[in-house]
Amino acid sequence: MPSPISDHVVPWPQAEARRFAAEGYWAGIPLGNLLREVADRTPDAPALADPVAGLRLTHAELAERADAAAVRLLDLGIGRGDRIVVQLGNGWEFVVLTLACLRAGIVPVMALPGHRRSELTYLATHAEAVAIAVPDRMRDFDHQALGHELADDVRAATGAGWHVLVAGDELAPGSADLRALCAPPADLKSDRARLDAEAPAGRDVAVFLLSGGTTGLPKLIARTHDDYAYNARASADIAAMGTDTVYLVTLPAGHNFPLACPGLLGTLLKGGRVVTLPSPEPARAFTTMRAEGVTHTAAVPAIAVRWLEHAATYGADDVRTLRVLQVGGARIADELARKVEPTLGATLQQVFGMAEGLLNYTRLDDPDDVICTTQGRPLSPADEVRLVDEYDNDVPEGQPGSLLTRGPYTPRGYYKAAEQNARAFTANGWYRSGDICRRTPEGNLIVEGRDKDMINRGGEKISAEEVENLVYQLPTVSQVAAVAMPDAVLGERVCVYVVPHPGATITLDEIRTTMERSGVARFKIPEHLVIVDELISTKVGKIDKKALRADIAARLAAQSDA
Ligand code: OOB
Repeated sequence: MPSPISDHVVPWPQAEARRFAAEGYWAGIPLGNLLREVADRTPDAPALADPVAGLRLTHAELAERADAAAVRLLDLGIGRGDRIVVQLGNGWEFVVLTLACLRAGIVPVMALPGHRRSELTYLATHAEAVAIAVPDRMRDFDHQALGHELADDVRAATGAGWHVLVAGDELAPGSADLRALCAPPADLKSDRARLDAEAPAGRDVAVFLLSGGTTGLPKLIARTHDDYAYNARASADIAAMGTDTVYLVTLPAGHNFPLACPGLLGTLLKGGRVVTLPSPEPARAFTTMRAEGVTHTAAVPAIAVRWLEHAATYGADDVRTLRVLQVGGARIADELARKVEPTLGATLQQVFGMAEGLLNYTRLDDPDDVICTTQGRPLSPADEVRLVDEYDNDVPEGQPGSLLTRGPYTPRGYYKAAEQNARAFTANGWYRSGDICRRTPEGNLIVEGRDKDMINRGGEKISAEEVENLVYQLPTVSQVAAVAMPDAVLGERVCVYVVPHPGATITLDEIRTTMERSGVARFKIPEHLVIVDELISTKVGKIDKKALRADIAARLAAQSDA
């Protein structure tokens, strides 16, 4: 039997929880019910368009499908508090299944499309999931087969039943048909009554998000209905969303940014319409924005660049309905930020956020300089942000410091991770984001760097430690350090410094093959190798990552000069 979620969640202190409720941040209404209420208010308004599947749903149809799917999950024996690993592409099935989970109090564990056996096994085990939802195939990878391998592993280890829910045309024996599960209801009224009666509480966990990760494998972040609903609703206000909003999801929908900042949940809560696309490829994204009249969308800087280039070549006529382009996940260069409005005719909104909670936004009516050169300011009046030195003392105003935060949508600890929590949170519950920021006199934050051991590859976060552990599998490796190397397109890529054992040789290909065999997401696999006799270390004998980052930057600059 999976252990109850509440055994491993770090709650907010009671006094804080009372204050967040009293001050109206926490509504005490589960997300699924909030979305149902929207459907009751505007049943016939369009809610979802999946142009690939050719499916369009109104708010009432979406809510009814979500309820029907929730009841079918309950009938499968998956119920309140159970966990499902969700690894679906951007499409209607993701939206219906997520809403179904929110209604039934089933908790989706939001895996990313790139995750492979290593990550999925860990997520399923750590969350004690009872099912996985996958597409049959996505980008030439057989997710269904992997889903069944996982199921076999879990059954062998625990003897428990395990469900593989598959969205696709080619279902293998033993797969449950996710599309049938998400089909329109047979009995509207009884579905609804059953779910209303068993709805989760506002303080219950709504979703598990994954941490960007500085430790071996991603940590799970338990976001409650109360905190996540506030996250989505307040973000929707700051992005000026309303019933006329058309939001395009092209980033992986299980990521916090397109899910709830304000993302698809914020859009639906405001009565707007969500359009799903499996990828941000510019030509496709542009034709879709035109066809659907998209008003809002979100991108990482690497994608924003491609969209700007596309518009510079083919014109911006396709995106004339676009009002807000949100860019976040990694820092957008000021020069690029300045091109957004003139090239696309949409207001840039910088978003500096984290799955752990805190969100910073530039406001739509900020002066151009603020929009183009800062990463914005906290979403909520109840967000607390400190910038501190290495002893956790506040730095003087205007100086760069390490960002600590607490607030109504920033949980106080990772799920089932006491040891990491002792490092990632202070004794008073401040989350150590690991970002080095400076605050401008107007209160906006500028992200200047980081003091966490992470590589940000075009918005995909990679833990250096995880890469290093995988490289250590090679018997020829004596020492390894993974660091970010600068990259014009993605911002950063993974570079490894390796000290081989005496007499041994190592190639990048060997490292890549070993990692691929381990079944890890491809975006984590190093793209550059530097062989050295020893790794630069700090005075206290730790590997000096800062010096290595500077070293690889200098090597690349020398190469491009040559
Ligand atoms: C978003 O969330 P995560 O959890 O994938 O990554 C969080 C980390 C931050 O701590 C920071 O290091 C980096 O990503 N980051 C940025 C940034 N936005 C995120 N660094 C510089 N400039 C930015 N604008 O990435 C995320 C979550 C919600 C909304 C948007 C992004």
